[in-house]
This record gives sequence, structure tokens and C-alpha cells, in this order.
Amino acid sequence: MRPKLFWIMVVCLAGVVGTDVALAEARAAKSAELTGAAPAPPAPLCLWYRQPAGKWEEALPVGNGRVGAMVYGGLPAEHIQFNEHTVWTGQPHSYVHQGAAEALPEMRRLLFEGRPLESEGLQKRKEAAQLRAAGKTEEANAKQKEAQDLLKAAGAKQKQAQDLGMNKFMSVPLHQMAYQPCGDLWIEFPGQDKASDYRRWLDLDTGLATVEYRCGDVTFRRELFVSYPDRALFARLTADQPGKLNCVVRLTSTHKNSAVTVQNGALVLDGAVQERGVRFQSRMVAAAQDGSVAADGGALRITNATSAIIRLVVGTNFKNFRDLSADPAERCADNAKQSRGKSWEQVMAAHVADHQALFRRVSLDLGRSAAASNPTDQRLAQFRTGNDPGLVALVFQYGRYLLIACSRQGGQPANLQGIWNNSLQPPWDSKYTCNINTEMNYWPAEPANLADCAEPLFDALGELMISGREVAQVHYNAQGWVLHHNFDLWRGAAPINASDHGIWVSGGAWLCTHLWDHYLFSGDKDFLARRAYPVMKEAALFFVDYLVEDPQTKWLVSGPSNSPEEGGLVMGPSMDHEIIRSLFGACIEASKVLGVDPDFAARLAEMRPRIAPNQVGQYGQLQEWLEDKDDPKNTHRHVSHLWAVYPGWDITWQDKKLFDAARQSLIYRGDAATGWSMGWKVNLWARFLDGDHALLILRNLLQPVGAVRDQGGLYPNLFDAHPPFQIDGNFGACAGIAEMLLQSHTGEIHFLPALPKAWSVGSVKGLRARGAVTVDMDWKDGQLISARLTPRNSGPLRLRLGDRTATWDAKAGQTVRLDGQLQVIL
Ligand code: FUC
Repeated sequence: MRPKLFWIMVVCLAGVVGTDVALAEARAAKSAELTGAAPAPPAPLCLWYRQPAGKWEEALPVGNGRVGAMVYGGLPAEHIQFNEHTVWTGQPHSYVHQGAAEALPEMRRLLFEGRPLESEGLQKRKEAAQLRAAGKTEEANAKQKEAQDLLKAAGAKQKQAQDLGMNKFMSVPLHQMAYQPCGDLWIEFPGQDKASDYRRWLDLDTGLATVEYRCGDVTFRRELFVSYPDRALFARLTADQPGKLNCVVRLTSTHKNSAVTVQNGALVLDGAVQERGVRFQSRMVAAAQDGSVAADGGALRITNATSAIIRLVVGTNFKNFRDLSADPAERCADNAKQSRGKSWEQVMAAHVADHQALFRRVSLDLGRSAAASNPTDQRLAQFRTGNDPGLVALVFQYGRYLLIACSRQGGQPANLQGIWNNSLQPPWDSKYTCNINTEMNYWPAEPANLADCAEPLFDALGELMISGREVAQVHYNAQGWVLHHNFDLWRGAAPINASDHGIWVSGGAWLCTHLWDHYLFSGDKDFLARRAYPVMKEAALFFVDYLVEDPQTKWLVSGPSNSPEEGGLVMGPSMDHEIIRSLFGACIEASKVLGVDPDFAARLAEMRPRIAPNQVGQYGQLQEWLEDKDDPKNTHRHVSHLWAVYPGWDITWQDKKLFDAARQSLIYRGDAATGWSMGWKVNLWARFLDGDHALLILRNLLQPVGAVRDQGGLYPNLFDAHPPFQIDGNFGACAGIAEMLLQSHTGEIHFLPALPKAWSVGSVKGLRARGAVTVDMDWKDGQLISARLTPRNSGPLRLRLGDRTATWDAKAGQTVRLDGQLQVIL
């Protein structure tokens, strides 16, 4: 549709839609009287409930990486809220701040000048404490005053640097854009005010959401999925008696610039997020068996049918982050063409096959108790006090399910809410925060055997390299590319929000370690050569120009930057150095593997040992900053300096001194945390080879939101809560469970490195290890019974089980079985 015509239509119809929303919402709010207690559904791996969703966080998520939907299962009205991955505020935009680079030397000068003041101040503060302990109160007070003056002077320099950053260095505009909802599909069932044996469930194994209940003597069923191969949302409504299905289907949108029309028997929703921004169309058709489908006002009425099939497609004008010239109507037509003439059975079979090709790669059994047949909300409420190891396995598989549903090739990467969002102003704009959150979303991809789902992230990195080059040049006068702590659909890469946490340079470098890890897990040299290395190399190139010598220590340091999101703008936060060191190391290795760029690799190898090292501080902690100023009482949710332990491996158990210091730091940070922070801590305790502690954190994570103050938890639909809902915690937990069972970051495949006592019996199939190996294991009494390894490539591999080690000469594609002593068996 031509934009002008579209706007005329929007103006004419906006009022009608407004009424529709109010009407439909009022109907949905009415809930039917339910009786009876339905048994568990016939799906062993499912989330299920005996009542419809009252809130969005109770609805069940489905998706195909482009369209995401939340199914409420309501009665007498179904509500399906849906999203499309490219419906965002804003439009193509460069966020650079022209002239920013001029502020850089001054910010550095101020921060460097503050360093000796801070060091001296910290020293004097220590001396004051000693004097006080020795009873020399007057001297202690004097020393304390000197300390305070010095620290104040250092603080003033930091403030000046931050102010300069705010004025001269930040993104234009200061904030990035937000992910948006798209529309709502309502199905009203007149007269269904009383029902019995109601149940609804989400089958993780098929990706199918089902609602089932009886009204009088008729059993009604709704089945719904979003198909990746057929690019549409499909729903089938059935009555088990002929002609008993009667309903009214509507489409609405919370965007005020939207309108619904009936065109050739289809319901068509046209909308625009803003002028010159993203425009979208959603087109819904229904076909009934028996009975009839007819347009009725702005709705479709299905009368006296036995079953009906609904297909909904969505399209937008988004072509790529620099181009909004597509036609939403054409996109819809194209998507609809994919399933034209196909039966429900055909589209469903294609969907299930596509889903299971990914989902069934991994199975996990941690034991089953009677609790497993209870409704999911009940299982969650009873988890801490009961015995339900199956819920841990369900949460693990749910993480895998969610990644499949929200991140597929050709789509946008999983954002802070995956692909699900019902708010025009979502928390943190539901964008891509990459000082932990976006990375955590992809932690399970490799170990939990869903590397295909990381494709959107890898594509986004290719685009961020383009936008990030401009930022490197304009803000730092540097080669290569840089990404700060957030990006959006438009690939904004400049520092946003505030200089005290927005000026953080390691977002791109951290994400590059995902590219390297993909190579390590797959052994795919072609991927390394074509997609990974070019992006990694340019990310490293930025740091070649950017790193600066610290006048005090002569180390190469990062800065101005921060340790996310605390301590303000500083020189030399440890996390940056850990990431940069790892990126340089990966580039050096990649250049060897690919036989390219020896001079560049030599340059990195020369710089790498000069980067500020990891340091152990006065409390036995791993220092978060260059100065020994960590507060052991600090329980901040970010554990950034522990990046070196997980997801990095700059520090491993092979380096006892630093490993112990890192562990001590985690103990100081404590066990309580927000959702994603708990997800991180599960992985960290797994890397610290402490399965019981990892499980303790998991138990905190697997509790209803609000059960413990100031902590995350899970909503009834098992979405993780920061709070509010943020999907990273789901993925962090999923990756953490895999990390407890198998590790491979030290050059060895390490079986059951952090198995908690409570998981004494179990089995897992299909986990992946670096070295491109698929691993199955089963264990009993906490001991490995057998393992099956299937390598993609040939070559020697090192194995570890506790203190026992072995070497295995892998032959590509040939599976071997090992016993509990790591001996090959038949
Ligand atoms: C980071 C975190 C917050 C939140 C936000 C989306 O800024 O510090 O806790 O998760 O991302």
C-alpha cells in the first residue's frame, strides 16, 4: 500500500479500532466459571495449567524467530498477543557524535591524573584504620582526613571526565530505540461461560500450544503454533461434535496508528509505529469445516462449524538496518504463499519436523518424582521444599525451546525479552544490552546443541561491524569497530544513556568471543575464515589503536571505560582487559589456523602480555579495578571481573592463585541476585567445580517471583524475572545446567565437572564440547557409568573425569563408548 493512502486510512479507522480493543479486552477480562480438575496432558515435556492466563507472564510463548506470540488460553475469549521481530521505534540512523574524539585525550588525562590521588587516598585510608586499631585516634582522624581529601580530589577528576563525556562523547540521540508489540488476535466464544476439565499446555517437544475444555457435552480444543518453514501462525479450533463451533475472530493493535479492514475475506491490520518509521501489516484468514466463515463488521464470524483453521502472517517495510523500503503487504502475500493450498496436517507436520530437528538433539533426565505430573505453577511453588528434579530438566529444555522460538536464521537476534513483548514502552526498551544480557541469551547455543540459532547474532555482528567502524573512527580516531553497552534494530553502537556506564568499549569484543567459540565447538574452518575472523580481526584492530599505556604501571590499559555498571568512568577495569586479552588470543590462534595475517598476529602477540594482568587484592579477591579498592561487602548484581572464569577462560582451575581469588570474589558477592545475575552465578559455580553451590543458586532461581525479596525468580510461565521479565535468566540457567554436566574450555573434555549430590542418577544426550564433539553420558551414585562421544573431526582429544585423564584419537564421525574409567568399550 502507498504510504499516503495508508495514512488516510489510519485516520479514518483509528476510532473504530480503539472501540474494538476496549470491547475485546472487556470480553477477555470476563472469565468463565471452571469446574473439575483435568489430568496432566499427554505430553511428558510440557508446561501446563488448569486455568487460563490472567496476566501476560502466565501466557505461553510460541514463535518462529520472526513472529512471536503469547497464548492466554482464555475463556470465553482467547487472546493471542503477537510480535514481529522488526517492529521497533525509530528509523535508520547513525548515532555517532561528530567531534567526539576531541574529548578523548582530555577524559583520559583527567582519569589518569585521578589515579595516583586515588591510590594514595586508599593507602592513607588503610593507614588510618591501622592507627585507629592501635588506639591512636587523633592520628587516625588526621590520616582519615588526608585520605578523604585525596579521594575527593580523585572523585572530582572522575566527575569532570564524566561531565565531559556527557557533553561531547555520547550517542546522538542519547537513547536508542525500543522493540514494540505488533497486534492482538482475539477469538470470542459466545455462550462459553461455564466449562469443565479445563487445561492448557505448551508441548516443548512439538512447539504446540493447546487449550482443551468441555462445555456441556462438547469438548473444545485449540491448537496453535508458529511455523518457521511456513512463515505463519496457525491455529486450529475444533469441537468434538459436528457444527458446535461458533466464534468471532478479531484483530487489534495497541499502536494508535493502526487500522483493521476486511479485504477479500481476510482480516487485515495495517499499522505504523511512527511517521517515516516501521510500517507493518498482519493478514488473517480462516477456513471452516462445515458451517460458515463470514465478515461481520471488522471481524470474522465462524458459525456452526466443526473445526476451523486460522492463518496469520505478518510483514513490515524493514529490509535491513539502513533500509525501510519493503512493502508490508507484499511481504504478507509472500509469507502467505508459502502455505497456500496446504492442509493443517501438512503445515503441522512440517513445523514439528523443523522444530524437532533442533529440539530433539538433546535430552536430559535428572530423575522423575510424583511432582512431575502436577501443573507447572504448582511445581514451581513447591520446588524449594519438595523433590522435583524433573523441573530442573524442564527449565533446561525450556531454555532450549525459547531459543528455537525466538532466534532463527534470517531473523533478528533474541532481545531482552527474546521476541515477546506486549508493551509500547518495554523495560530497557527490550533492546540488546551487551554488557551481559545479549551474550547470556546465546550462552546455551553451542553447549546445548543449538548453534544454528546463533545465526541471527552472527549476522548482527556483521552489521555492527559496519556501524561500529564509524563509531571507532568518530569517537576514538581508531581503526576497526567498537560496540558499547547496547545496540538496537538500527545497530546503534555509540555510548548511550550516561557516560558513567555507557562509555564501555567491550561489547563488540565480548560478542566476538561467540564467533570464536562457534569455531571451537564446530571445527568449521570455513565459518572461521568467512564470517568469524574478519569481524574478530577488526574488533582487535580497534584495541590496537585504543589501548593506552598507564603512566603509573606502564601496562596497556583500557579507558575511559567502566566495570559494568558500577564505579563510574575509570581507566583499566579488569573485565575489559580479560576480554581484550581473550580476543587477541583468539585472533592469534585464528591467524595460525587460517594461515593469514602473520604480521598482525605478531603485533597482537607483542601487545598481549603488556595488557594489565589479573590481580589479587587485599581481601584475597580478584580485583575488579586497577586499584585494590574492591569492597568485600559489595553485592552488586554484575560480577564483571569474573568474566575471566565464565564465560571466558582467562582464569581456570589450572591457575590456582587467580582461581581462588575469583572464587573468593564470588563468595563476597553472595548468592542473592536478580534473574540474570543468578544465571551467571550458576555458570560460575559450575566453573568453580562446585555442583552443590551451583544447585543452591538454581534453587533460588527456580522459585516464584516475589517469594524472596530483592531477588529474581520465575513467573508462572517460567519466564525469568530480573524482575521484570527478562529472558537472559532463562538462557543463563539453561547454559549453567549444561556447564554443570560438561565443560571443555581448558583443552579437555571434562565429564560431570560439577555434578551436585542431589543429581546422583541421570543421563544426558547430545551436549556439545569444544573440539567439535557430541557427548552422551549416564551416571549413577554420582559416578559416570558410560559416555558416548561422536566427533565431527579427526585428531587427538584430551578427556578428564575428576583427576583421571586420558587421550583419545578421534576419527571423524566415528562414535566411541567409554566406561566410567574413560576406557573405550564396545
Ligand atoms: C543491564 C543490567 C540491568 C538490566 C539491563 C537490561 O544494564 O545492569 O540489571 O538487566 O541491563
